Amino acid sequence: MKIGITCYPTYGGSGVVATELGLALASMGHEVHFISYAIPHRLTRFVNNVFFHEVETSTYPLFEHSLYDLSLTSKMLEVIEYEDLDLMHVHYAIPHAVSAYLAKQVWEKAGRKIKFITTLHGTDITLMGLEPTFMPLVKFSIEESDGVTAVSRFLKEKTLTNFNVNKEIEVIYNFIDIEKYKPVEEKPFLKHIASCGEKVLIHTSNFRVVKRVTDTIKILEKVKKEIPVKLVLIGDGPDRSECERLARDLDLQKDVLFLGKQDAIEEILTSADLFLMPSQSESFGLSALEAMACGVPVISTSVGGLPELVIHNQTGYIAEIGDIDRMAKYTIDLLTNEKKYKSFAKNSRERAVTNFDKNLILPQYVEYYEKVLNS
Ligand code: GMT
Repeated sequence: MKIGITCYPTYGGSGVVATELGLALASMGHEVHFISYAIPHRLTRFVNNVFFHEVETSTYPLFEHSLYDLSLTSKMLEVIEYEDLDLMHVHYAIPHAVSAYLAKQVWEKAGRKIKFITTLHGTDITLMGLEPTFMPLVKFSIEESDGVTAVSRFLKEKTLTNFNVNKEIEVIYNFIDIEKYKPVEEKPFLKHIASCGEKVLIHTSNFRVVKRVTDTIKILEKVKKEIPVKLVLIGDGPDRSECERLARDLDLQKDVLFLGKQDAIEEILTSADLFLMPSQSESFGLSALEAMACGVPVISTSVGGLPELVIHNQTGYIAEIGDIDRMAKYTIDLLTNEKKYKSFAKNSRERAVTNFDKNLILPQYVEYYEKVLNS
């Protein structure tokens, strides 16, 4: 198949899933054409069967704002035509599904056919898509997609109820490369972050408000009263300054390591003892899955699709949003009970391998592509 993939190229779950999917499809012999405004951040080297088409936004004195959605539509049309695509797969509804819809219409006017699949990832449904200005457009683009997938049962249900759409939505979970993300004995990173043998808590995200990253620092404050511990924060975004301020205010600046954006996250994850995900909204929780695959148990909130990933009292613990006391208590409980910790770490890895291995999920996408193309 020749597949066009559009995604956000930035440091975020939807872009990661789209890129890893494209790379995996290419390794199976499919031809994959990424169409976005920048090269996806995990697409760092030449890969056979993978092509990147950059969307350039028009600059003309009359345009005060960039016409990205239209430039994207035009680039999609160009790639559909010259690369003879069989299918477009867009990740995150706004504006990608709308651009794909428009490209499809233009292409049909020319007497040609192209189908497009939209994968819903999270805030396109739970936050941004609900804004009154976007809602009718998101609903429309979902209804007009030839196929729609959601990354959890939760997200599927939310889409059906929030947008009152009558559409078949296929649930295809996030996936993980279990060979790349795996527990290791050697932990060279550990001496740099916990030189006195402290336990290591970790969190990775785009530091948006929905991630509630400040909660991880509040948890650290409570846990530190009981056991020696460090907190590693990976990523960057709007809440980073607030987090740095809180760490200083609580006199924890030496105990919180802000590493910013990192590429080889798996190397750092394997040095951690626990992953914290105190999100206020999370459709699946790819970064928690990355930790679990490395044998790192997760303490998360109960929101969204997280209970479809984290099994309470087996692979970690689940608490209510903002319940810092409980999350701190769970952290102390797990880090002071070696037998329980070992079994949670083993369960976490097993759950990632058994349910979310790339080799299990990838055929679900391929089958879905075939179903949509043959419908
Ligand atoms: O929805 C977002 O905030 C953006 C999106 C992204 O691009 O980072 O993240 C979502 O997609 C991931 C991959 O499918 C999911 O694992 C994340 O749970 C989801 N984030 C949220 O729902 C907040």
